[in-house]
Amino acid sequence: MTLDENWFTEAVPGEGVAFSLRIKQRLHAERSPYQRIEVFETAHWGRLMVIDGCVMLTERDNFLYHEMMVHPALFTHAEPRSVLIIGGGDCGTLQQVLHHPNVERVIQVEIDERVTRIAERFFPELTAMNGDPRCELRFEDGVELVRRTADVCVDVVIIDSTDPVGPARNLFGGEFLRQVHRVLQPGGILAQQSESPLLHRQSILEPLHRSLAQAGFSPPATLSFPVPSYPSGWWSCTLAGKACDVREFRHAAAAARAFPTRYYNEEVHRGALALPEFCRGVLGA
Ligand code: AG3
Repeated sequence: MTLDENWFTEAVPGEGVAFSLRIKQRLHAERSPYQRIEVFETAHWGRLMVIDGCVMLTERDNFLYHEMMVHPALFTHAEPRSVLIIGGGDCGTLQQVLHHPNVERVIQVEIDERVTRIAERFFPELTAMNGDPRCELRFEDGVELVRRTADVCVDVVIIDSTDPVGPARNLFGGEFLRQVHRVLQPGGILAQQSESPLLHRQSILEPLHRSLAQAGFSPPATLSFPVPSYPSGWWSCTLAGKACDVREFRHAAAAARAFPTRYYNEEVHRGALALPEFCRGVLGA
């Protein structure tokens, strides 16, 4: 990360590419026990949260990511009643989950409480539903929590992590995915943020698909969608089911959803399942 005059830049040196946002001012900076967290006021993208130099979200485009991390998974599950979110400290994912009326219980396990406290202060629109009695926030290591959890108890697990370096690295590992598979009910769904199809196909997506298969999941599907503020502007969520086909979903329920969305709809879901030509083979059919 470099702050050049009044621009914030996230560079991906190994790919020779960078993305910049014009900044009005820095509102906050701190080093938590886990990472460095910053908040900026941008000129045109609303507020920006940055962790360890990487864009986590902007007010302007986070709906793309949060809606696609949640609604495809919850409309793929036949009847999602219990949801576990790992990471997701800004609560943008949690908020989308709480829109689903059939969800009875959501537990969010974020390792870094400071991310949530900063979101409450600077991104109150993301944390507005945190008082919902269906949700419980825990601040601890999600890997440990899943390891300790008794067998088969949750319908949907959503992994809303940072890049697979630092504290998030274990969340992409085979051992953890086996534990996630163990705690899912039959018919359960895992949704994992899985980086850029263009930049990370070989380094992250292909190994993730192999690890999911080894962990016992049915064939996974990577759904892609735009996120302009993330590296390459193109991002993905990988769905994997415990004994269920994640290419099928509840079309009528998705079309008739009773809550507002700005990106997700039944046709977007269908379209996001389409696999680009260069991803065929290793990432699916
Ligand atoms: N989680 C995904 C962030 C990955 C972005 N990577 C990057 N900028 N290099 C974001 C958390 C939103 N709830």
